[in-house]
Amino acid sequence: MVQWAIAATWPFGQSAVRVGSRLLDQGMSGLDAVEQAIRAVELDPSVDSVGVGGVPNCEGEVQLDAALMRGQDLAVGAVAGVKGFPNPISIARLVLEKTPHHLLVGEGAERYADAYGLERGPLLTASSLETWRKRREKQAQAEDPSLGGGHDTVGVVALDMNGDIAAGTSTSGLALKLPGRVGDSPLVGSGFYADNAAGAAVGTGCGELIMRGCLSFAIVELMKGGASAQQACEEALNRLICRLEQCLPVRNATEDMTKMAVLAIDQKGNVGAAANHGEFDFAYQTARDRELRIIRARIIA
Ligand code: SD4
Repeated sequence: MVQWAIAATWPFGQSAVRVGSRLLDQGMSGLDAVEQAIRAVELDPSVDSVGVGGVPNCEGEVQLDAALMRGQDLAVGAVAGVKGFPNPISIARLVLEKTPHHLLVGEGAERYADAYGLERGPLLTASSLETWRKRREKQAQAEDPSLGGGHDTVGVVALDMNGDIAAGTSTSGLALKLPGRVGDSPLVGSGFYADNAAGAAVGTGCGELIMRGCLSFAIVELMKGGASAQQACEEALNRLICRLEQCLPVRNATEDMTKMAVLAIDQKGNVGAAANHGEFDFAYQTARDRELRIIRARIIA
């Protein structure tokens, strides 16, 4: 029997790891654990970048992206631009299991969720509306013409007792994004990737940059070539930074629109993480060491 392990992006990933650990310990699959772990974060209104209470787009509507990947057969389920459903990760699960497709967007995804009776619910909270109003005002006064501030993704990677690996993501994307904007999180290979043959990876940060390097796929490919999860995260992120640096200042990022971070797990449950800024912490727990740890990622400077 394999010793399970699970990790999730950001300190708010603690609740995800807590839920996922319990399920993995009961022998549930990595895919179930990742879905349930992400649902916990989506339903928490205090997490202001995922699910209920997520950041609205420029029109004041919350549009969510989410995805799941199963490492046994590389099956993917993803949704983008979904409104009115607190748990887009469960729509992604339906896409993975019940459709011949991998990615449904907007109304199509919502209609599919309705057909399976998934629960609808409000996503805007008093606090997310207030933050949105302030951002809009600042933007209108051109004090801060940029979009993007205050975005994050819950990304979860897990190894179960059978040695199966899974990855998942969920986010409201960039604050004040254009309606219909899709980030890296629901794009296979960019925001997430999982392959039993090596491990899994997820990304968080500016999706427009992460997707240019197909970062999650790059990390898993490096692990396939023999790199550890840590080496793979550092190498893949560094390669992208070196390439982008020729045209963009992405080293030692201080702006939200240039920040990137990655998290990976290998077939033994070892994790790795790297970021181009000093703020990325992740949550991690294993069957071996039952303590839930918050770990600071290595900075690629
Ligand atoms: C996106 N990658 O939509 C997401 C946002 C995020 O930390 O993770 N920010 O681009």
